[in-house]
Amino acid sequence: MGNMTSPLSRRRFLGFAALNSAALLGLNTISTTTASAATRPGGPVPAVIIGTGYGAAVTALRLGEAGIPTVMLEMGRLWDTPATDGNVFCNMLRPDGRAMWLKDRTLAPLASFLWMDVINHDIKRYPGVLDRVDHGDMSVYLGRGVGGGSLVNGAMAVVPKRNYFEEILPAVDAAEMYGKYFPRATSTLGVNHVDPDWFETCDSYQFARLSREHAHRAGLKTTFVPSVYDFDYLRREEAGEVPCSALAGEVIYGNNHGKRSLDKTYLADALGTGNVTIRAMHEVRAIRRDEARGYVLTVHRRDDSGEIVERTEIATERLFLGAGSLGSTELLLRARDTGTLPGLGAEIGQGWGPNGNVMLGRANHVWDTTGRTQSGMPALGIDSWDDPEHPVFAEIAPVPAGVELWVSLYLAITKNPERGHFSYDPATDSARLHWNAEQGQLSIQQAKALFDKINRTNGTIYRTDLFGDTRPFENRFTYHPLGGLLLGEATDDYGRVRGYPGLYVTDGSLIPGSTGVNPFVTITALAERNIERVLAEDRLTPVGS
Ligand code: FAE
Repeated sequence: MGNMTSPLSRRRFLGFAALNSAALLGLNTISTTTASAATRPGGPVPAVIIGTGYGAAVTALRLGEAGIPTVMLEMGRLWDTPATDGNVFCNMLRPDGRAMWLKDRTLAPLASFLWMDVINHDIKRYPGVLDRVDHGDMSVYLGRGVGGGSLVNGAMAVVPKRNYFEEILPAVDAAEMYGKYFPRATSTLGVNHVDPDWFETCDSYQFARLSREHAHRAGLKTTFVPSVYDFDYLRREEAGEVPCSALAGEVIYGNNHGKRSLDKTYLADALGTGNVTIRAMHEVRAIRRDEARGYVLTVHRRDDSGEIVERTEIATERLFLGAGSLGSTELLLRARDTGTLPGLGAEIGQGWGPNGNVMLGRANHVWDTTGRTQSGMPALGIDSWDDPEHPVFAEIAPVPAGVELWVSLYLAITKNPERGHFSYDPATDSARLHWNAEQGQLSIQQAKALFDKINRTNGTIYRTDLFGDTRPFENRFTYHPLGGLLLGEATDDYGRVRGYPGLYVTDGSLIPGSTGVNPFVTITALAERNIERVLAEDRLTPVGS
């Protein structure tokens, strides 16, 4: 916990206490007592935030610090109660209902091994932590739960290249971002760096050292990737001193230890202000505007079987959308096209992209082993982003199966200017993403140019058995959905939705389809910048005024 006398750590401690007592009582409402009194259901609430991912969590902390009573509505569960096996989350090798959001079978991106369907398993339907939303040629992976994507992601905390940031968000002052908001985001998120000496000798990253050797032989550059997984905890896992998490096949279905997910950082701090309440298992379905009450939300509460058990309304003066690229975009599209917020413009639903994601595997020679022990948390990337023809930043990904498989796996981020868009489908009352396989072709060409070079130099080949058929490159899914409500288009330059005072966007839907690196640090820093301006300029009502 660090130094308990500083205001931030005291606040974080109070927040942890609130999270834990909620779990103990089996409640879906998480807050300190003062906050729950200030935000009783029924009366209008000064501020509501939809979602509890990165943009939402930043906004909650800063509103809470400013003394503004705030309710967060999150459709997923609070993840801190151990199940009968003693663990909060399940691992990737023996998944159960906790793995996925209301599915009968797991849907891991690596679909097969030697073309065999050995990776996915039938599971009990349950509001689990990872969701996959399918839209034809594109499936989007998302975190569900208090902490959003931070619960399931690979913890890679990368600040984008400054010249590319300036290219994608030209209206944002880059000097201010790099001087103030990126440092603020990385320090509050608890970003840390692997000890380079330990990296060279440990078992956990033998797989990464092998890929590095192959990349260097091909004349390519590699770089360490900062993380919100505690590298000191990982070192102790490998030394056998603490329970394993990154070394126990835990990543995409949650980590039981070691990871500084948002419930350990921003959200704990937000709750500790005493002004923030989180309601888990509460999904916002509709938003309308009422002259007297402000924004009125229709909210569905679900039980553990996924059934809706309550339909309520909550009214607020200020509404912050932090439901992620798919979630926030869908809410505003539905509001526009069903006529509840009819003044929303044609910009809603535009500018979506998968951050150029392409996954691929290479087959290693028998003498080139990756090791049985592999950290689930990547720590190294191949950085070819400055290549003028084939810009790629490829994370060296683990295959944490616990046995030697002679596979090197990568998630490549490519620079693809193609964008998709969403439309509202009244038949299903949901947003449809329009993105086709052809739009992803450029990403494959870019990744192929880089990995062809590596294969040529090392005498290796692609694996064609990993993605359900014989394709060597998988770009039908993304971990990095971005866009839909672009900054400066659907909103002003600080996330205020055009035409609707008091309505704001805080999350990845502001970013136009690409960041060139893993996106959560960019989302966090942008949310820090925007909420600082909103608090300075818009008149929000603190407690007691
Ligand atoms: P997000 O974190 O998605 O949070 C949205 C929240 O809103 C979720 O908790 C939803 O359940 C909730 N929600 C949605 N709709 C509603 C509704 N109608 N009512 C109530 N609640 C709702 O949003 N990024 C990196 O930078 N590094 C990585 O290593 C990395 N690895 C990843 C690995 C995986 C498997 C996945 C899925 C993602 C990964 N990402 C990574 C992406 C990263 O997690 C993602 O960009 C952020 O989580 C997006 O943050 P947002 O604030 O936009």
